[in-house]
Amino acid sequence: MKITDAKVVVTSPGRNFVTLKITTDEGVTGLGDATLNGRELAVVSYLTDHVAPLLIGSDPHRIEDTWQFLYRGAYWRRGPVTMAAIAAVDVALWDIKAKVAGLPLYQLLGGASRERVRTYGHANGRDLPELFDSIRARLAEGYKSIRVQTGIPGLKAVYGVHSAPDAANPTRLDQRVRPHVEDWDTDAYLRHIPGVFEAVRNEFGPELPLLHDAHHRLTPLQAARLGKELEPYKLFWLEDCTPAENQEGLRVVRRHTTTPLAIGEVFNTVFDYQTLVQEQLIDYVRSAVTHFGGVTPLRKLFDYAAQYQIRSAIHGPEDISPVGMAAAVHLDLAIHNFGIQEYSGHTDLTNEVFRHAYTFSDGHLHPGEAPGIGVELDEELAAAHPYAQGYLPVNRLQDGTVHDW
Ligand code: GCO
Ligand code: MG
Repeated sequence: MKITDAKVVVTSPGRNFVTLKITTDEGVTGLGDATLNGRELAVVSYLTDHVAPLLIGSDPHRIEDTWQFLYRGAYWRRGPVTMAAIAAVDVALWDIKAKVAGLPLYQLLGGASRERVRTYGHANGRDLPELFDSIRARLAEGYKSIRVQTGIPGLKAVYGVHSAPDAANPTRLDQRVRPHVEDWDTDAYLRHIPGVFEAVRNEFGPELPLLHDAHHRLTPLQAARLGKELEPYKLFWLEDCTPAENQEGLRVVRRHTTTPLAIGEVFNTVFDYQTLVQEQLIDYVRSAVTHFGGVTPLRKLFDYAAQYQIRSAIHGPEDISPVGMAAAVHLDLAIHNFGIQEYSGHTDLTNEVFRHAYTFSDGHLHPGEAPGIGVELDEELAAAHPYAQGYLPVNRLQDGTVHDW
């Protein structure tokens, strides 16, 4: 079997998605997600200009060898653009292999280790009444674990909290030209958050698993303080408490709090995790299949993390396409040290462009039994929604200084 074509499809059914489609001489095709939110076209070029020509004529069954060839063969290693491109190839090849076998991908990864995959959903509100309504809405949708994000008094726009006029517009029009600017004040945040979790616990009781994303904004000492102050509310995890490029900084956080820590959505190789895993400074590894080079290396990371009782928590925001989400759910079902899967769902239009076999019910995902990863791309519909320039927001302190978003 030989690869005869590798083409990149960019579509924007509400937000941008980049998909690699690999075709073989036997007519079997495979899909891989290469979406890098806000920097999509860099990956498109990496794939079309530099990777696709190398794939033509090669054997799609040689997944490990192709991965090593693309990773080591480029000489320039790592980074989100490279690893998203390699991820798309890796997942497309797994899709092909599983289709040829006539099996859903999870069967090739060792078969199901559980019946279904538990997820968490996002709740947010500018104030407590709005937040409570949002938590109730997620519970009504079936979610059993909830990520809680809230507005901060005195700040206009904060990560994870939709400001009212934009709720129906995932890529704000003004973000298409220049990034939207949010504002930030760490002291105001640290003063406000513990009271929010106290109120949520009082309203929803002790059993509901609650998560919170600090989105890389704190210093190790600030994160240590927050973790400590949140201990009475028994969080499932505190996510991305520091930027964590300085892995050693997590020692400070860990020394001071028993709040579980989750890190890694912006990481793209095992080397970004080495100290965090070996010193057991975190509890969950958060990389996406799409940004970590695919199923092949993410499986290796999970097996490595398992030796330290660290669990998986694959990144699953709306900017991971249904192709990336499908690959994640197959992996979730198969590995032993599964923790939880983030799941935001997609718009109806996105689900039409990417028809998928995975299903969500009662707060859980299942990858379905279709051969491969179980996603079909409607190329005509995709073409009807072309790429639209868009940026992630940036963050500034109140004196104008750029801060981590
Ligand atoms: C999460 C993430 C996302 C990212 C987004 C950036 O926990 O899901 O923090 O919300 O901000 O994926 O593109
Ligand atoms: Mg996050």
